[in-house]
Amino acid sequence: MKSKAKVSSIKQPKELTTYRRDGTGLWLYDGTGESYFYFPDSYVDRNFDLTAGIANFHKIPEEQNVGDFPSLLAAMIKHEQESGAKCDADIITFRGIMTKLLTVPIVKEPFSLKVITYDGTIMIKTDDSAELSRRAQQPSNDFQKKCEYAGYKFETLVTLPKPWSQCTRSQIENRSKQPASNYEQFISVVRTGIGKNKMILAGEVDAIFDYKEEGQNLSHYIELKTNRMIYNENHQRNFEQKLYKTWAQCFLIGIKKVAVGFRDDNMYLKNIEVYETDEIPLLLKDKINCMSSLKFFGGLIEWLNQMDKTENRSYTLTYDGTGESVVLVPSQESFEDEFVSKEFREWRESNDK
Ligand code: 0WD
Ligand code: CA
Repeated sequence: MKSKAKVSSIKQPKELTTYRRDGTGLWLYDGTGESYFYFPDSYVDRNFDLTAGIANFHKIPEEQNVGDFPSLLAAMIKHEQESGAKCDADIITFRGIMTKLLTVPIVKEPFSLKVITYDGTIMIKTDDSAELSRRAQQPSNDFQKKCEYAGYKFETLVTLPKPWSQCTRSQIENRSKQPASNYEQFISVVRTGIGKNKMILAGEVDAIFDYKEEGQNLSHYIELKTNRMIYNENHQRNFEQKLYKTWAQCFLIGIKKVAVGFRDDNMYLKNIEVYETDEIPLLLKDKINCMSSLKFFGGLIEWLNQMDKTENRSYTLTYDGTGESVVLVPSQESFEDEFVSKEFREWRESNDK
């Protein structure tokens, strides 16, 4: 089925709750775990090596690093218990899934997603086994390993576990030597919507750029990215694609800033540029039309939300990498157990009584 482009207005996203993964891979719901961006401009002159500590990269096994629905639903149970109200939404998913849908008109990468309707809500996740085999097939030479590490190392280098004033000098100075880890994740659960369609999206947040407030922190978050320095038009085009995807990723959950660490081919940090999410469509103007992607996305979500939610069913949602047709097909096999934990089922059943 093809979605018809329609103008759609996006609601102002609102943070419902946060949760996190700790350094051992455990999911915790204690309202902490955010990092703070701290990197004075003058530090770029220190020529930091983004491969420092690579031999001791604390890397989570790929099979443990997939979108974990039960932990998202556990965060929702906690939020519903604390607020005393059910979070209704038409769609619950990870922000990364919505980034894929929003960027279809430009990115043109195939995907295969699993979808269920459950208790009146549409839930969407990646097909983990397909995703893991895709990752396993990707070439991984030394250079690519360094690029991957440099991304996490950049996060370690520019963030602190507490506001700057509460950190010791050595905590700040030793960041350049510490090995990076991709175990820790801080996830914000956000309520948003496009047109009349209500969504709850869970997205990883890299850091707070200024200070934390009680309750709403969306306007304080910053997304961190690394990119090679730009020397030619090809580099420029690749960077524009990355900026476009980053715009989609941040826009969806209301993250207002993006810091890009530019590195040379030897993985030394050369410069940091901070962008406002809202200015990115203007920067890309004449090259990539962010607003037409948004119209496409509005139409797609409107169409998806027309599916019958009164019965619990399973589907696949696929895109073949060409055109703009996203296809929804009923599945014989039920995916419900991949999404819905026993805990969430019992919580919903106890509420429906
Ligand atoms: O398809 C997805 N959205 C996936 C989500 C694929 C694999 C994992 N996850 C997990 C994330 O680890 C997190 O626990 O789901 C949760 C929420 O993720 P999200 O915010 O929806 O994910 P996304 O917006 O796609 O990416 C955010 C970050 C990435 O940072 P960058 O700066 O590259 O955007 O999540 C990590 C990564 O740090 N991440 C991945 N790490 C390794 N392999 C992957 C991946 N395929 N996808 C996301
Ligand atoms: Ca990031």
